[in-house]
Amino acid sequence: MREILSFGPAQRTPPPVADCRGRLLDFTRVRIMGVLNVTPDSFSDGGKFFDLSRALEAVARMTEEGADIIDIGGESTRPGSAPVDEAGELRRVMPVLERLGPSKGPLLSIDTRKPGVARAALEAGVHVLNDVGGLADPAMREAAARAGAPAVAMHMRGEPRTMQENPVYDDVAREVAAYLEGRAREAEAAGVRSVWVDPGLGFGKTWDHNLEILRQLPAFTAMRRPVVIGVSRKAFVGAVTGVAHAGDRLVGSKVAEAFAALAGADVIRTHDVKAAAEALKMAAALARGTAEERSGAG
Ligand code: HH2
Repeated sequence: MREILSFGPAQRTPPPVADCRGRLLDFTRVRIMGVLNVTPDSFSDGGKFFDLSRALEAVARMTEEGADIIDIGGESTRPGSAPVDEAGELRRVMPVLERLGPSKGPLLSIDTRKPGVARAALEAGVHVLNDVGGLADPAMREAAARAGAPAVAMHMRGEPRTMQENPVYDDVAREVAAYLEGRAREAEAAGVRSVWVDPGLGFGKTWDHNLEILRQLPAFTAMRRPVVIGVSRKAFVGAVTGVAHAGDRLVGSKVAEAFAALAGADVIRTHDVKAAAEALKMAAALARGTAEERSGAG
């Protein structure tokens, strides 16, 4: 499926295989990260998976639908959201992690900005650290390095409470890519062996900034690190398609996910795994010009 890159602007050698604490993840095809928000207030599914049995059901469903990674988060970072303290976040995510145990199915990632939560989740066997704080906190880099876990450095300007108040950039893709390069180098110097970069769509960016970043994705793939993209149900998708309710933004989200894959994204973070898997298969077939996947192409 990596032939996808021979189509569109991104042409590069595939990034290396990531060692996710003993489990290998190759990027010969675009990987799907399914979102599990164990929160009462996430922007599109707040409250839905707050209950343990419903959270576990959602993990089973996303596994069946083809998720390669399940991203578990206990703090909403939607624009304007209120922070939760460490104990509260741990109370949300740890029961799910404890029940999942060492996963033989999809890899698990923890979506947190707190070193205490990162450490506890990694201790419980999570494979990947997803930090919307961009690994700017040295304790986050240390937590990933110590556990031998890959870490996602996501760009966010400001804080969720205020980040959408008039964000300004001269050249958004260049500035965000330069920021992520700095964070990635710092993390690598601290011993994180695999840093994945994410421009953080919706985090301190206008709708046009988000679209510009997607059009300029080669600025990120050029960093030769796995690139993570989360467009799923975000406000800019609703702005373009005229769909106000976040849970109804499926079609716009899938078109944007397919576009990101064609432009060279390695991991698509999404709420709707089944539809994403179909969209990515279709994008790959269009890129290679044949319906059948070739051997070894994933
Ligand atoms: N987006 C959200 C949360 N975490 N992590 C990465 N790496 N990339 C993203 O784009 C990203 C992320 C926001 O989405 P969601 O988790 O559904 O909402 P909330 O923050 O309200 O829980």
